[in-house]
Amino acid sequence: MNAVEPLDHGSGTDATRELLADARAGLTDVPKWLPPKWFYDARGSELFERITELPEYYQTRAEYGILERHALDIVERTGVDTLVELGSGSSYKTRLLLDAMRKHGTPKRFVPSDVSRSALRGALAALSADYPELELRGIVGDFATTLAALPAEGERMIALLGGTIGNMPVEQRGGFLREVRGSLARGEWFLLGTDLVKDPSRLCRAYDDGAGVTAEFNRNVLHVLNRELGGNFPVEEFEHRARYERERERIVLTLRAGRAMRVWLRVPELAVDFAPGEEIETEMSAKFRRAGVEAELEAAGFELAEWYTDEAGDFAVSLARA
Ligand code: AVJ
Repeated sequence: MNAVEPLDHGSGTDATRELLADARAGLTDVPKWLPPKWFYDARGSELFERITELPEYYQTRAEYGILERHALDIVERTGVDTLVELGSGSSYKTRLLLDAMRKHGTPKRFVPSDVSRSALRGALAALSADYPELELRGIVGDFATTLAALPAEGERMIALLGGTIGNMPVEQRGGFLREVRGSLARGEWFLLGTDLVKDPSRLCRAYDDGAGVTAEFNRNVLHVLNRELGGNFPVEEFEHRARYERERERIVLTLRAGRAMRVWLRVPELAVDFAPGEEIETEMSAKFRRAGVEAELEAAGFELAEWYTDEAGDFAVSLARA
């Protein structure tokens, strides 16, 4: 048997075992699904960075603009000197908060965390060069791992930017927000980025770009399964699809099998049958409204202190107080 390459997140074997459990659960379910965190090996993280620069993908630019305009206000109101970022990726936008912390006082520590070891390594190298005074500690792992390993010191804020909370099914969001709240003391801070409900055709274009980068990103999860679990998915025979569900106000990404096929995963032995046109749901990306965000934050024990949006009203950053 070939050695299974350690996956580029978590400690190799744990991550592989978890991927295996997820693949077994998701690919034997109806409809089939896979959790989005497995997009982000080194290649997937790079593809996501390219998505953030696409003309159709307005989110990153909108959130960057919001932070450009309001980072100093956020830092002045909160007085934070310790920032923990969940799903930090390149930490590019977060620099605006660190710069504001510099202007206001001194940033003491920054704890970026991401499931992608390679993305985190790149971010840490760049940050340590540009913020030599900062105590930097990266955490490779998912949200739960990170919340269990928060720094105890400092005036703390947890940030979850980019709209990533939209990946969580609505039934899981309440529990997640309560966990975030539970890991903070009363009076500490949470900064949350959310993509907002808008014209469905714009939303669909943002997830099905003309250059096909999102399609490659979506299919990347099949490359990860092939490599890590000895799979034989014919990756190019899966079509990338993005649809907007109006009632649930969310984008759903799927991979659609072009023909009937049986795919094997060698580790564990698992045969997966596809009917022609059958889809795997690979990502949900919920879109939000102010009233909903406020209600979810309050239900978790937060108070919405400020709601920042861009001029077009495409994206929001919520400042919440525990
Ligand atoms: C990183 C989860 C915020 O949902 O918009 C982008 C991921 N997927 N294009 C999103 C993504 C396809 C992105 N998040």
